Order: sequence, then structure tokens, then C-alpha cells
Amino acid sequence: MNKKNNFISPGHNACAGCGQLSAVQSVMRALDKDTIIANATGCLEVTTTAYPQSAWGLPWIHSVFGNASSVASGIKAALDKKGDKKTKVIVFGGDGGTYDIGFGQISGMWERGENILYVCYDTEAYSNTGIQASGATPYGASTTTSPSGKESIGSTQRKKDLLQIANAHGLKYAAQSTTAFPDDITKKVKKALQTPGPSYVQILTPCIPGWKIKTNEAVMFAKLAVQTALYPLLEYENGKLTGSSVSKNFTKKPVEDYLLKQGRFKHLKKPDLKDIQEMANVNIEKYILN
Ligand SMILES: Cc1ncc(C[n+]2csc(CCOP(=O)(O)OP(=O)(O)O)c2C)c(N)n1
Repeated sequence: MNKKNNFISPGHNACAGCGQLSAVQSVMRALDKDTIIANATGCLEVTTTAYPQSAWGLPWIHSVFGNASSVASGIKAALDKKGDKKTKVIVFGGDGGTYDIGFGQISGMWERGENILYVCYDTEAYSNTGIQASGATPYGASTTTSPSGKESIGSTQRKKDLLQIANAHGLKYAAQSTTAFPDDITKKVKKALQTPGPSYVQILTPCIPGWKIKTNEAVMFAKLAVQTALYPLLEYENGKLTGSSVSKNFTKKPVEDYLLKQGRFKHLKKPDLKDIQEMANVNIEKYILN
């Protein structure tokens, strides 16, 4: 165990500039040693546990792709049986593991009302296996299963609104943030852990190869996602919007600023940009907090 509470150590083999690993550091700052982590497979797991090494300074358990939340439920049940009220249980999953393959198990965990925090690292694709589209892939993104081309603008699906799905399960705390706002992430994780029952925190974590961006651009794009209102910082308590980066004085940046410098979006034409700008405008109306 690292003495300085550095629960994720150097030595992992994530891509240079990976948005996911810096977000994990911000999550870790909110944790203490009385924590157990269940991790769905994906980039985070694969890059931090190259046998025989591990970057984890906390008890951490591998699970298969779809069942990390069921593994967490089992850990929680064992802790309850032992009368351990102190140890926190957290699940980490990528967007594929969360929005798609693990979703049934997550829904069950939420339905049972277990006191477990689920953290989703949203790279907006199945990054680890070569950037396939997931339920979190946004409209217009080129992925290996939704390639852009003469006849295609890339993904024609809309990103699932998982925060609302979490709210529909009656969660007392659900929030979203991005890699560009480390203090916001730490604050939200702390709040989630203080809230009894299940909670959900989703973090947009730019993927260097998946988004076709430079190694020094993850934070910049994670910031632009918020400044364009395509991915606002949000917080729901008891289903009610209580925190939002979209305020009365919000001055939006045009979506082109975010989209056109990313390889996955650079094929988009004026009408597509107009459609996506409209989506950002709808977000502003939806998430404005006075
Ligand atoms: C049942 C099953 N299907 C497929 C895989 C292969 N697989 C491992 S990681 C991964 C992608 C994970 O994507 P995501 O959850 O979005 O996390 P990311 O890699 O983007 O962090 C896939 C498809 C698997 N391990 N198990």
C-alpha cells in the first residue's frame, strides 16, 4: 500500500495522455484505504494490471466484462454479514461495460438499493478492443463499427441518457463530470460516498486513439465538451437537478470548436454540425440552472 494514499501508482501502461487515467487519479483522491474496488474489464483494468504487476494500492478485484456490479453486490453482502459498515464498495466500468453489456446487472444493483458507488469512465466507445461504437457513442462519431465514408456520417445513434436512467431507478445521487475538472470529480465522488444507497458518477474521459487526438489534448477536449454544452457538468440529488455548468451567464462555444479538431468527427459537414449544435442548444435549455 502506498503510504501517501496514492492509490493508483505510476507504472501502468495506458496511452500517453490518456484521459481515463487522470480521471481515475481524481476519483482516488476522494477515497481512503477502507475501500474495495470491482473493475469491469476494459482499458482501465488491462492497463493497470499487466501481470505480475498492479498499479492498485487498494483492494481491487477483476470481474468479467458484464458483471462487475454483481461482484460488488457480493462483496457488499459479505461485508454486511461481517458487520463491516466502514468499508466502501466501488465499481469501475467503461461505457461499453456500463451502457451496454453490464447494464442489466447495474439495473439490478440499483433496484436492490445497495450502498455501492458505480463510476463509469466514458470514452464514448469500446476503446480497449479497437474503438467499436457503444451506447455512449455520440451522433456523427466515426468508429470501427460506424465508420464515416461517402454514404455514412459515422454513428447515427444518439447517446443514451444514462443519468436519467439512473434517476429512473430512484438513485439519490447521480452526476457527470469530465477529465478536465479534477476537483469537480473528487467533490462528486465524495458526495456520492456520503449519500446512502446506490449512486452513479459518469466521467467523460477522452481516448487518444479513439478520438484521434494528440497526446496533449485530452484535457482540452474534456473542457470544450463542457464549454459547448455537449457534455455539461451535472449533478442530480433525489432526481432533481442541483448542479450544472449551464448557468444563466453561460456563454456557449460553437460545437465546431470541439468537433472538427477530433479525427473521429472531422468528416462532418455543415448540416451535420447544425444538427449537433441543435443538440447542444437543447442541452442548454434542459440543464440551465438559475
Ligand atoms: C463477454 C465479453 N465480451 C467481449 C470482451 C472483450 N472486451 C474486453 S474489454 C472490451 C471493451 C471495453 O470497452 P469499455 O467498457 O467501453 O471500456 P474501455 O476499454 O473503453 O475503457 C471488450 C469488448 C470480453 N472481455 N468479454
